[in-house]
Amino acid sequence: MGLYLGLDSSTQSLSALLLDTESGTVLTEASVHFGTELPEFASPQGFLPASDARVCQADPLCWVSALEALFGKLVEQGVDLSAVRGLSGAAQQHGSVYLREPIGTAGPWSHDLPLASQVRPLLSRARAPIWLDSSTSAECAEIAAAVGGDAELVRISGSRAIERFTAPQIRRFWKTEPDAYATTREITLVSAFMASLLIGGSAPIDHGDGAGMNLLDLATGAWSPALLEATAPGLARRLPRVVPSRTRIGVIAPYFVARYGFAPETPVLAFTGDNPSSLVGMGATEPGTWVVSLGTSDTVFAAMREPRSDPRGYGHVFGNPAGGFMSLICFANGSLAREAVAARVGLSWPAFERALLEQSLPGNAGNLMLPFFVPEMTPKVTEPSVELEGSAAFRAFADPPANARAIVEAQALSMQRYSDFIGMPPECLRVTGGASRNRGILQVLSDVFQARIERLAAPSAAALGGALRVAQAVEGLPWAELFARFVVPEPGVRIESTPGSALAYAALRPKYALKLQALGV
Ligand code: ADP
Ligand code: XUL
Repeated sequence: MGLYLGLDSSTQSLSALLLDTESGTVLTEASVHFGTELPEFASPQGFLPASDARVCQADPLCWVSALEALFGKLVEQGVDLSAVRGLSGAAQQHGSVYLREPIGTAGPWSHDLPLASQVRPLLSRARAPIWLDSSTSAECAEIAAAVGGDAELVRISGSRAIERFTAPQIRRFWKTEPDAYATTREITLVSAFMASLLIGGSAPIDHGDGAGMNLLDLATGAWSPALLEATAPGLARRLPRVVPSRTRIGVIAPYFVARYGFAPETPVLAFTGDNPSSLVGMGATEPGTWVVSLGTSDTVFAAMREPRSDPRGYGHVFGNPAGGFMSLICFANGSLAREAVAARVGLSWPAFERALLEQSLPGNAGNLMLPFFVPEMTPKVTEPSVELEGSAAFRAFADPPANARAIVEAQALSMQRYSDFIGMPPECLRVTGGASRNRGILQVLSDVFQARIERLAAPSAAALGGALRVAQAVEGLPWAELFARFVVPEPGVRIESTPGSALAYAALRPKYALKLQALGV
């Protein structure tokens, strides 16, 4: 029994959640928002603004500084980090960090210098491409061609070549900056990078996040020689090893013991991707319950026993940290698109919620929007494409309730359409992420899917997943027991679909499909 710390390094913030298995409670949560609390990194939304909409990169030192700021906050809150018995976590998937030498090669972290100043000289590439990057279509085509086509890539890795996945990003780096590639001795994921900082050494990549690279052979759980070869020369020796998610990868570095009071030898469990971690944090490690995560991206995911691929080629198969596999489908136009509409029509989030619950109806009186404010991966839309069909006021963004409803309905219809490969439609969707606070959005999801919605009490499913994973590994508790205690539906938030909504969406669904067809997707 004891305290377990889970971290989540997401696109816009780094969060921590402290779990107590003795009292059965979440003791505290804290987070550092990159845009507002670390303005020196000039990344208001967690990444560096770029002139090309397809390019999206972040400064890895922002994540390093956030780690120190977060531990500082916890200590300030009076948390005794020496009582923590284990640590794990998650990070935004696919993003990659390029190092001149693996962390720890030149010796342990110096206790006297901030971590960021010690990491800076190790970076062979100052910027990390992240999951919002869609600039690698040429490299995707090259990798697919080299292995005999996308079908073969799907067979090996569970996904066709995908722009944001790590292999096409690595290939692009090798092609455009061959000298910097040559000086790179380790390429790692954001999750394993955060874990490396904590253990002061090179952390392995886990099966959950590793499967989002277009490099892992799902059947063997090892890097695929054919995919390594197709990506860039000498890649095998530049990747950390890949391990099952439940692997203990080391103990906390003495730096964190000296600076923040962790107990020496505190074990660290492999980090994973934020979505695999949320599968655990949402208690959805067995097939049947679907999760909808409404963060910067929107994702829909569910556990599956055998890898089952998406015939449309948008869905992915990742490792389930509790064993087996999970399916995932990701939409770039999640919160960023909802924010764009809210800003355009001048609605605060509470007003946006009222617009959906009180001032508009399912089906939106025929008003319909194509919701691609940024390039979209599902379906593949390479240029921002926002089209409005309906009343004149609606088309002019002068009907706030209808405009608010239109973006959310389009997103929910996309989620339903592109996640149909998961299998039977869900009876219940468990929701998480910043926008799951908005009951209006949840009601639309319930109405489109005709499913019950449950929101869980702990807001950060990915951080909770980290804490649960390490608690499970250290204490050997069954998952079911941990879920019964910590994955608790929020009382009073059980949303059922509105009578008549099935009919409204039966009419809207084919209209939306036609709009997509007209766009050529
Ligand atoms: P990530 O983990 O990807 O960084 P979060 O899950 O923290 O993102 O979600 C952050 C987003 O949640 C914000 O960008 C904001 O758009 C959205 N959000 C926060 N509160 C609300 C709300 N009440 N209604 C709708 N969206 C919200
Ligand atoms: C999943 C994906 C995103 C990131 C965001 O494939 O790209 O959900 O993990 O955090």
